Amino acid sequence: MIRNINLWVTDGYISIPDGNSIYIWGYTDAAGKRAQVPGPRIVVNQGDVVNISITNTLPEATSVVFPGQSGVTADTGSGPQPAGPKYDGGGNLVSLTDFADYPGNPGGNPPTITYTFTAHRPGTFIYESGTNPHKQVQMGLYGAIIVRPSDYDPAVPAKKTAYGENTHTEFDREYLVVVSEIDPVLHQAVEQGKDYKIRDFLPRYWTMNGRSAPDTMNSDNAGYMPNQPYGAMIMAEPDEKVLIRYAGGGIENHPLHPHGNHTRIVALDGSLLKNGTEDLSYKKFTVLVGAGQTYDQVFTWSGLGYNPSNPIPTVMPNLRNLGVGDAGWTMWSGSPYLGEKGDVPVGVTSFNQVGEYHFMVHSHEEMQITNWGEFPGGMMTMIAIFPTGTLGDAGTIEGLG
Ligand SMILES: [Cu+2]
Repeated sequence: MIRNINLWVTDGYISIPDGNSIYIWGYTDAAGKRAQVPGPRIVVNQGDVVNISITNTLPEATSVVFPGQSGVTADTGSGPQPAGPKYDGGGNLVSLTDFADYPGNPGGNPPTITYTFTAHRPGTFIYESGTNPHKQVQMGLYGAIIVRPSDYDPAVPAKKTAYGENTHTEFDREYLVVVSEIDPVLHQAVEQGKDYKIRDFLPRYWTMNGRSAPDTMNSDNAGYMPNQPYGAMIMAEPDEKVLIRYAGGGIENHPLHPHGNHTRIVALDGSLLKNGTEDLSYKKFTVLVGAGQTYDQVFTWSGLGYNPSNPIPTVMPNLRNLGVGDAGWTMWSGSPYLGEKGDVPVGVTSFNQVGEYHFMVHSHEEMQITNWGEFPGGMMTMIAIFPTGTLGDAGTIEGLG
């Protein structure tokens, strides 16, 4: 199948829970819309020919690289050519790949370019700027591509997989979490056309799907964050196979872990972990998501089990471990049983909607779970385990393509 995807490269603003508003560069899927972070999700099938056209409205040249895709061509109007690094007349590298110029540059490339590749293998991949990437990727020019295996069929459990039938990558629900970081001084310098030295790079915000906690836990397409459309809350029911696709969208590495659970890492950088027929997937607690890297992992929660008549005596956690706090932050239903609600401490005015469990997922570099020094925030979200039958059966990611 041929997939034609059009992206515009433009600017916009995102919001941070401390009240700050950050100028960004990013991708969007329609002319005249503000940029979003991360870029629109692209979901295609193995074997598809993928045409991605970008139209540049920024004041400088930009491009897209597709790590993990082979045989990428670029077409600036005179036919497709193999995409490759570009140099100026003095032999200096100006872009890691063919680029779209800024509009109106006399003698420059056109502001539109089309990249084409065949999605040869399934997996999770990054797309991001290949021009001044230390600046442009940091400004928000990154997104993720999901390639479904050629035998993918969400209606057949054995074929609802990340990497194909018999690869032990079946899933019931999937989530995509693209992590990054923001130095507001860089973003302000770009907005005001001022100089910025990348050696001064000092992030103050850390994001999952372009959002900092607690906004990470809000729903997709929350109306007050129009340019941060993707939530990062991971929700599942007991015994479900949950596929989490991590992607490193920024320029730094981030160690992530879920509390209370290990995950099974099934693929790195869109490559299934196997040797011949030997399954090389492994369980891990903390994974270091490198810049530009992707990790696919599967986890299943089968903890205490939900059974209203469960006779096993459960010790109530110490009050200090109940996670009660300000309204809206309470992660304790008052009962240790999944799906049950009990008494909550005096003064607590909110508790779990259906008696669900929450486990934190966060960067283990503790500074990264703040919003400019204020805890909690940043690169942090929750895994929420809902009682069986309460979540509905959506659970696959959709996108352009
Ligand atoms: Cu932790």
